[in-house]
Amino acid sequence: MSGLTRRQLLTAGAGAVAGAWLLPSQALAAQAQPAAKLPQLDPAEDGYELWLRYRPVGNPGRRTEYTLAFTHVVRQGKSPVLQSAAAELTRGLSGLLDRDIPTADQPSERGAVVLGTPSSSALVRDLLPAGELDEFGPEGFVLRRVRGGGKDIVVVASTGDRGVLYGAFHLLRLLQTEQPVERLDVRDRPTNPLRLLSHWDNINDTVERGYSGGSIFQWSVPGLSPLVGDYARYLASLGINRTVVNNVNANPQFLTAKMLDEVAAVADAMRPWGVTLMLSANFASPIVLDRLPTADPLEPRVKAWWRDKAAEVYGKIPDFGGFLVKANSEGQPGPAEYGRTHADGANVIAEAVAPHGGLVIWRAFVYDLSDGDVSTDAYRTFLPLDGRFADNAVVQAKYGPVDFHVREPVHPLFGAMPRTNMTLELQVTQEHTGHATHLCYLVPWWKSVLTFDTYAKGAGTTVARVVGGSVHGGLAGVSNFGDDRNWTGHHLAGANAYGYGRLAWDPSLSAEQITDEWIRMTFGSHPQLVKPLTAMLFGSWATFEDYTSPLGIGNLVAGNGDHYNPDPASAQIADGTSVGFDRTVATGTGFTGLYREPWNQIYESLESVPDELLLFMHRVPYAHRLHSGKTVAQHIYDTHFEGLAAAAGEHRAWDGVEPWVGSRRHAEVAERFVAQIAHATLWRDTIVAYFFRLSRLLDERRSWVQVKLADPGAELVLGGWPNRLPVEIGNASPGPLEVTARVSTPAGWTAQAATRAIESRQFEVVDLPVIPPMVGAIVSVSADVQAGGLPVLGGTNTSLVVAPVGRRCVRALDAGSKSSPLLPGYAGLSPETAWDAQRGFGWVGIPPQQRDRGSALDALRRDFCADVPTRTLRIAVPPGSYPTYLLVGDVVRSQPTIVSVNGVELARSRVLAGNEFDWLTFTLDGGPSGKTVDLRLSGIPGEYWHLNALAMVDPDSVLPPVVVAGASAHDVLTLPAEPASVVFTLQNITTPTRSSGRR
Ligand code: GCW
Repeated sequence: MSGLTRRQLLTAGAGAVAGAWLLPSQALAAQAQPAAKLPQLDPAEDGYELWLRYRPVGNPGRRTEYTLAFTHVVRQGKSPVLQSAAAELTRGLSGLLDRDIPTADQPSERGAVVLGTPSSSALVRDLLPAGELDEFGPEGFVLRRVRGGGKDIVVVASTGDRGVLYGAFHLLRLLQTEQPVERLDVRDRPTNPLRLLSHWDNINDTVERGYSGGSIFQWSVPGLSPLVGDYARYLASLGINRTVVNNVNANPQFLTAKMLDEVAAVADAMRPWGVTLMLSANFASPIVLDRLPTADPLEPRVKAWWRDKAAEVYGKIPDFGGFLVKANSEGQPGPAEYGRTHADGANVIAEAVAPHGGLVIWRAFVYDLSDGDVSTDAYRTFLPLDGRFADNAVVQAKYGPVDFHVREPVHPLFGAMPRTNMTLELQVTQEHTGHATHLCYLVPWWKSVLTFDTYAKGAGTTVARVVGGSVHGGLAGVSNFGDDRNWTGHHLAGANAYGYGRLAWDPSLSAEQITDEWIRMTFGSHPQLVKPLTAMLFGSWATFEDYTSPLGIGNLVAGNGDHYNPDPASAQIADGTSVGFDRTVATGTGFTGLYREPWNQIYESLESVPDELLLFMHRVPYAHRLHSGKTVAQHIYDTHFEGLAAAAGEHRAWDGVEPWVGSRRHAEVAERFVAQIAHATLWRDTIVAYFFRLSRLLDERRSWVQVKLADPGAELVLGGWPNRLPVEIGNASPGPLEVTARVSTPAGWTAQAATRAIESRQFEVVDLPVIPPMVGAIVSVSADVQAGGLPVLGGTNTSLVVAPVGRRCVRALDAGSKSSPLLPGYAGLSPETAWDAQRGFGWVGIPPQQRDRGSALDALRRDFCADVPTRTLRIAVPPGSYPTYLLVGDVVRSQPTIVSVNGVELARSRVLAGNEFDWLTFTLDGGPSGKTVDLRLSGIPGEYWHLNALAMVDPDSVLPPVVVAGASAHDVLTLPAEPASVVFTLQNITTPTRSSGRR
């Protein structure tokens, strides 16, 4: 790991310290540079070229040096991979030197770059000592400046074509980072045989945990995606030699003959770049695809099925790499269903691909022993199987024992299975680290995982050595590539893809070197850019950890599974007096005992457990003192305030490098920073407020007032009707406070303030009166709180669903199951509701399906009618025209819903993320005498449409008089008289008072 922490970086001042990240030669080069001159920037540069931009070398001395050293490219050998290598060198050199670099068969003058293998090239045989290349293997290479036939030549050679390709990229990297080439002599080979990037891409082109658009493979579109060739080139530039092209939650359809043809076309496009293709396989494929009665791995029919399937795949893709399998994990089928072990499961597939030279990679991500601590499950399931996996099977474990959280101890399985091939799985896509919105540079963290000493074979048995030492071991990364123009969504997330690839090649590369390379290749070498950007990247993981999850506590995220928004309560990891997870041997789950000496002792004891893992291993009182000298409570407060401040500092640093970055890329990253800071603020406020509310311990350094508007999942208010919005206010200051609160609402709303006196460390719930307009809308409101000038945490941006009050609608329908609760004032619309003229609404023809997602959401959102085929809802529309609102959405991501009448599309929703909802709006017209209208509800092909609610507003209805008592800030709305009939969370009132509308 890097020697400096983020805090040291910040206190020392970014500029001074960042210089320390430079390699000695680079530091010299930087010093020798003339005074800052702005580079020529292309304002429209969009990031598509990632780190292979090949812009002219900026340093004039280096440019001259290179121009003399590289004048033409000599390829000796015809294979497609050698052709790629030569083409890349020509392209790269031409760009870097800003001149045409020709290709030739033989060196014609000085400055030839000769590339080939000893078997393809007589020159290579002549120029390099016999046998030298053997040492570096077919993926390793020698890159050397020699004299041959009296000429100055650079040789790029390997015993294998891939090695030559990797050598060519290495040479270009040296030039892109402005290294001297006078005495060029590089000998290199990959540490890991397996250097794999895994895609969680689905057959419909969505990407599970993808934050940069859809699948680059475009599986749903026939023919080869134009992105594949370019993508394979980027992989090759990093030395990545394998990619799994579909999600581990595998759709069996990928193994049908038709899909295999599509997959084969992708393999063809990747082959010239030395990338071997693999597929995720669903363990139940024999059942799903060919109706076998079982997938039991010991059944002869099942064995035969996998053997035949392998033969079919290899018939289409002769160099197919093999299968990746997620089994008996998160609902995926697996051998356990037949009482068989994971080794049995892996081996049946291993045996099928073995004759073709294939591998099976079997994931160890299982957590179903249900003993209350998932972190021990993989270990306990897999350890007994050591030595029982086939030679061509590989067990793949995530870096940590739980998931890809921002901080976990290293998985205890590493080093524990000496007779098993193992790969380390890292998550390049930022599922748990801020998606593609937050800057979170993961290389320093990955370095700390790779250098973790397992002590498996004595001191020095690092994770890197464990995986690099097994015959088929190595690194697997979950890709962050998508079809966004810049590939990774956030431009700076490209650094994670780059860093992952470089570490897969050589885990001993320093984070400093990797970072320095990426910045220079992606943005340029100017020190005024390199230094601050280096500091930003290096600080960002700690920054993210600071404002999210303290002390190894794990993810404090919402239970809906997006792994993005804070919801500490759902983690159930704290109470009023203590916090953390007791995983000790003495009093907890025994997890610490899974490690070898000395880690088991270190983790077991409160005296020695590292602060950053304290709450992963132990349950402690808030007053527990860390090695840092702070209490746990104070640490939580400090890190959250400082983490947000650090993120803001990174944003400012980005603003400062604007002159050295093209305007489009600069603006796009700046936009992400704005979103990051807003979200980091939400995180800080939520976590700080949560722990203060639980512990009631005051921060020794700060005071604040904290506000919580409504409850998540109960954020529904009635449009065109008075509501009381409950706001909880807490006083986190040492004395009493007078607090005035008001909902600050969008235009068209009526809201009133309320004032309360609140004692120190006390909380009060204040009902704030609001009247939203008579519409269906999703709006963001905040609480405007004044409390003697103290900072207010948590008052910002709560999203509310406004539903038109049923009493003022001509029709108000709550769609879903027959038995789930209805929003008061709304009539039920379930699949059973057939058209009935008297009722005035219902389904015609085949009704749709329904789903109820349970009580965590309000009555409107929890359930809905939905289907894939188009269905028809008939509505009686009285004379006149009516603004109509239709609510769509689900707890999981939902595809567009389309509403049409008589073949004319009225409205269409966008793709909605999980828990995201939207109101579609359109007008229904009953003409002069009223009529029925058939609403046709449809989705995009093969996808569900949704209907959660429909409200046809009566434009003539009016709000009954609302009485305002008093005339001060203490005023409250007196709601229209009503029987206190229905109460739901927000205490909306429904009343039988008739509107003065037409009805
Ligand atoms: O962390 C979880 C993710 C799932 C993922 C799973 C896995 C592909 O939330 O989306 O499924 O890990 O790694 O299998």
